[in-house]
Amino acid sequence: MKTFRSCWPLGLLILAAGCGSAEIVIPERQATPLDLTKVGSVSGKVQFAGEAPPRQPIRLRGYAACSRAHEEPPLDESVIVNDGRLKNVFVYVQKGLEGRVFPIPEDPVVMDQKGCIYTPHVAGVQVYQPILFLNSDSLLHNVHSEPKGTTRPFNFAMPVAGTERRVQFTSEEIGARVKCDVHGWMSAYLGVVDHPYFAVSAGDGTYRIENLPPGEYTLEAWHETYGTRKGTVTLEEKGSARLDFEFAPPTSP
Ligand SMILES: [Cu+2]
Repeated sequence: MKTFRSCWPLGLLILAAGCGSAEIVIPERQATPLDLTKVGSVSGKVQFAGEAPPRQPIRLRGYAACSRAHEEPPLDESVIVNDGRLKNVFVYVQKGLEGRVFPIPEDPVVMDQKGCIYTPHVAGVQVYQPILFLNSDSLLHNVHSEPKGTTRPFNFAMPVAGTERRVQFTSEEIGARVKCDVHGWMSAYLGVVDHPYFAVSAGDGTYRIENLPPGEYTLEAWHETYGTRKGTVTLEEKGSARLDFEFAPPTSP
């Protein structure tokens, strides 16, 4: 069992109620052997059919320290479409891995708060894998999760630049929202699964999942605004399977 302690810089200890209490525990597991000579990949693109809604500038008025970090007002990130491809879709293997156990990475997934924006906006992480929140801004943020599953919610303040804090999810959850209560526009989403076979679509809508053992799989694609899509794929030994997804704006009644 590996543990990490999350602590704030000296001098902030008095403010940091609970410092040291947020202990990260990574259970040790007997992982199912993976034959690396047989694994393959699934890749594809996430298409967006129809007219993409225009991205609106985020109103930072009244938050000078936030707006100073941007030459132009940052754009809302809830729907990002480039040339008919949708960014920030969490794609993961939903079915087909039953009975397999996977090691839990000790390296954290990093989520920065910079210019009062979460970077990245959508991230994938394994159950129990550490998630490292950073504050690169010289102002107060708090990090407030809204898990729908059995993971205990977290809500902590990060008052100055350079603070960091590790958290973890103890159960799977697709699209767990994290927000800042100080800056209402700040939100990020986490896809939490109990295996390493996930990806987030890039700016060109592509995704790629590697080192997957051969088998028949159901993949799900999740987007914060447009919900989910599913697809099935058969992966041969050392194969390269393709699976595309398509989202569209809801049709009006
Ligand atoms: Cu904030």
